[in-house]
Amino acid sequence: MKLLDRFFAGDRAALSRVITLLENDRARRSDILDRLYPRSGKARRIGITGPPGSGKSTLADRLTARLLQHGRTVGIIAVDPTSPFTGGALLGDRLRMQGSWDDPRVFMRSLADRNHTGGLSEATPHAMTALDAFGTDVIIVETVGVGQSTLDVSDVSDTTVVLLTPESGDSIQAMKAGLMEIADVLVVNKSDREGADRFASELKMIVDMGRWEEGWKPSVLSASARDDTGIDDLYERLGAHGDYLAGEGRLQARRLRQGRSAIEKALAELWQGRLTALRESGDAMDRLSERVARRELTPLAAAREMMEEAAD
Ligand SMILES: Nc1nc2c(ncn2[C@@H]2O[C@H](COP(=O)(O)OP(=O)(O)OP(=O)(O)O)[C@@H](O)[C@H]2O)c(=O)[nH]1
Ligand SMILES: [Mg+2]
Repeated sequence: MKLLDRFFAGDRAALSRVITLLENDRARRSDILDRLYPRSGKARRIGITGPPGSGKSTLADRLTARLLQHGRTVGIIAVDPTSPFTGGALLGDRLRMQGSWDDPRVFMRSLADRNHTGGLSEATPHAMTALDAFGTDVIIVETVGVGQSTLDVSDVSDTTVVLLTPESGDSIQAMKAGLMEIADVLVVNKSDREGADRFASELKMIVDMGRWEEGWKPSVLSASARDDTGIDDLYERLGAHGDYLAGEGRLQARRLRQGRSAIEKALAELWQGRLTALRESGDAMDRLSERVARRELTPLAAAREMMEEAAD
């Protein structure tokens, strides 16, 4: 049977292979996505972000256990900032995902973030499309949230969970990193540690001062992923946020925003590819630079001409 037939028949090995192709094989990516995209869009997408080591994987594991108890299938994508020192955390993540990573209702995948930005890997939205088209009920994306790149996670998730810990610094730092703006739910993890209560109250004050979308104010929850406490609260809030999104076309609005940002990324990728090809072919560059040198053409006009050629 062909790969995609096996995929649509529910073969997990085929799902795994498809994600690998989407990640590594640019030539086949677009054809595969053509087939998958129309069958996606049904999964619930949850982003989990927060500083390195804040407990994202442990929390995702606990949350997955709850989702399984409620009869859901789960896909987990962990974006791994491939540290040159550790050689990637794939094994580490697998070891941590003790509870559920080998459960047939759970599909877990680490994707390398080749740019080391700590944000989404380029393949993340494609892998999500694959999991979604495969029929996965809930997709959890884990990314390290540091600085600008954090914002990406809210571009691909319907609900964004921001994880902080008492030792991850003060709440002002979280605000600076832009984490507060993207949070639908804030979790103070490692609440088994000192200072957690004070930190949670601080965050609550900040949330109370903020201006939020009508009908939803980010909840501040305390949890200990290690001790498996506070996870039921999180599960409940995620359900509430799902209900909130279901009302008054809000999910549709988020999906529109996701679509817009996805098109922008694809557009940038296309242009980049075309321009690189043009530059590498050399012909246009040689021809036009001569004319620019002779002052027959301005550099801007030459660039415009190259862009027109690139668009063909
Ligand atoms: N004390 C305490 N430790 C925790 C808790 N949750 C996670 N940890 C520990 O914190 C460490 C990091 O946990 P991970 O779940 O790997 O954190 P992460 O955010 O996924 O880490 P990266 O993906 O490397 O950024 C591990 O040693 C966990 O056992 C918690 O609630 N309390
Ligand atoms: Mg992790």
